[in-house]
Amino acid sequence: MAAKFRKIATEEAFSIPEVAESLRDVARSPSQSLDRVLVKGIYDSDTPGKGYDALNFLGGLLDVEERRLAQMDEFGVDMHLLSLTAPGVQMFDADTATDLAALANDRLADICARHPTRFAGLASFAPQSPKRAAKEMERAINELKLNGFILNSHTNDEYLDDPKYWPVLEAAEALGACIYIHPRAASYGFKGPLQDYGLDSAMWGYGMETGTHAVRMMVSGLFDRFPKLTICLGHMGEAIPFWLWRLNFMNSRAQAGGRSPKTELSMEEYFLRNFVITTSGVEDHLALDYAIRKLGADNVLWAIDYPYQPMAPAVEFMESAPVDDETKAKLFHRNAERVFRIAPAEAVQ
Ligand code: VNL
Ligand code: MN
Repeated sequence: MAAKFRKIATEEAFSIPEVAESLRDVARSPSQSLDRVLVKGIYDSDTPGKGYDALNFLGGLLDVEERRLAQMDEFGVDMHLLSLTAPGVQMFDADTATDLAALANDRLADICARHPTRFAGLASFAPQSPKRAAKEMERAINELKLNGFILNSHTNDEYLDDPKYWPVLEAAEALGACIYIHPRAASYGFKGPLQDYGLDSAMWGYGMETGTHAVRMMVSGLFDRFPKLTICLGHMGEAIPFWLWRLNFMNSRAQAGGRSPKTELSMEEYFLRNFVITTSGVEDHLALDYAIRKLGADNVLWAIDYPYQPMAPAVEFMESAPVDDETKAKLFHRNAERVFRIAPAEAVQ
């Protein structure tokens, strides 16, 4: 049976050996970061064959053109929008991070050029050095023809509402390219109760961290300065769609009381204007229905979260979603084509 919908998965992780090696050094450093649990487990396992190591995420991250492509064929996935996996380059010093982001972007552009209908890519940048980051962002879009940007939440415990990052936001807005804010483990001050029971992870901490990042951006008023900036959130919007009513109500109270800055729009209006979300790692039709009704079918994109989520159930989740064909086409590919400027299938085949 011919596939009915082109399928573009939008939060698909990869790595390169040089970044994996530097993350192994982070794992061996005395870093107190909550990210060390994952970084150690994947890049420098103490318990081979157990935990993260048993899942062979590293193998899945480093392989793009062989096993992954074969699996994409098997399950009818047309395209992965690739991004350098969390924490990206954000745990390195500024010079190392800047160099490794450029190297990862070059490799990513090579992969996309070899398989223009199978891979597109989100470029990395090093927020540790915002001016150099802005230059790399321009190169990534204008020269490497990549499709947008990936950022793994905080950098040294700081968030994008900090004015030091304006050059990065200015570049993204001017280039008309979306920034995908992907999770990493919670920042230092946020980590207390997340240290037990595995809560540091994608189970809970990633969503708290990344949702908080996006809310900081909204309440800070930064979208009045960058009204055309588009931010993408994974994991069905990191719970924000469900919180919008309360966020709106309590933010207007905080504004009236002088605890939040005055803004031109309400929090809900910013979320509808400046954000899109993906379904990565939330394969729940009820949550999907809520997201579509709350945000509109133009603002929800399909994602797998490979290799952290298996491919087949993510395909099945969207194939079997109780939505009409028009909506399904938007979720599976049209929204991704628009937001990440991916050529429609007819244009490249
Ligand atoms: C996990 C899931 C990790 C999704 C990820 O990035 C991710 C995890 C490091 O289950 O550990 O994108
Ligand atoms: Mn992910």
